[in-house]
Amino acid sequence: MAVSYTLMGILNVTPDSFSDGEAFLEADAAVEHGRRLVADGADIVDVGGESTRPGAAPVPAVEELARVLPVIERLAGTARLAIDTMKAEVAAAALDAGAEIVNDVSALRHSPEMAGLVADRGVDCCLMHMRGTPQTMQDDPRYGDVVDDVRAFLEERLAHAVAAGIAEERVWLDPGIGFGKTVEHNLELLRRLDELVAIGRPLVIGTSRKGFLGRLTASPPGDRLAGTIATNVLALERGATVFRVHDVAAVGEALTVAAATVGRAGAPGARAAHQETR
Ligand code: PMM
Repeated sequence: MAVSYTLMGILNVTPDSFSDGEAFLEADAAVEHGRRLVADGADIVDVGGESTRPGAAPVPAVEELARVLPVIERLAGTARLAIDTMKAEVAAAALDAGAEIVNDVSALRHSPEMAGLVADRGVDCCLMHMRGTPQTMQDDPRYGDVVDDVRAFLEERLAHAVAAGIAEERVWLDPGIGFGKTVEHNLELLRRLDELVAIGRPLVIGTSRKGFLGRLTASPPGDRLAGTIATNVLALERGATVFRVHDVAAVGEALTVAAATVGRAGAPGARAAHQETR
């Protein structure tokens, strides 16, 4: 049987995201792109209104809400929607508007109310590792052992979430590729992903079009699909189950083949990869 996986399509409604900024700032264009992600096979559409690119300026909640809410309202019902935010106020309104998953790149550290909100609403949440903040994360990142440090962080955040009343089975974990990491840190995390899978929660992986791929292949953000596919296939083979990507159709096709080849049971709740009989 093919391994199961979940495809999370990226919908950034921001003027400054590193790879697709500006293009989807208009609500109409964002909704159309979201529908395209679903048609291409996204199980989840991850809607974000604040860029987390290195050095990006924080966005006030009112502005973030103005960007994401009209898009979430109109996409509700087409796929499971995640809200990519660090702000409890934004997450609460997004959940009211139809989102079902909270993707918090601060792992419940930015907003004191976020853990209680996720617990009260009983929704799934993704907790990601980031060193510092988007403003500071790329200032000379150093670790003892990057995989050990990220694992300890994710275990501590999982314990924090459970202590705050979030059901353990609601928590997904993410090593935060590119968030306060050098090229070598990112590669080491991918190489030893099984050590993070061993924590026992679904692992989310986000390499799509990121800078370390550009550094390795000397390619601009719009031209990193091959590296994106390579890293997602390797991550699947090492046990990741949720893949956050821009190019849903192409990565989905690659993962379908990889999943059939790897051929073992996947995480509960993830969908089965497409199966062909010939
Ligand atoms: N990367 C970005 C934004 N949000 N969320 C999770 N869980 N994991 C990631 O790796 C992640 C994220 C930055 O990339 P983008 O600007 O393409 O959205």
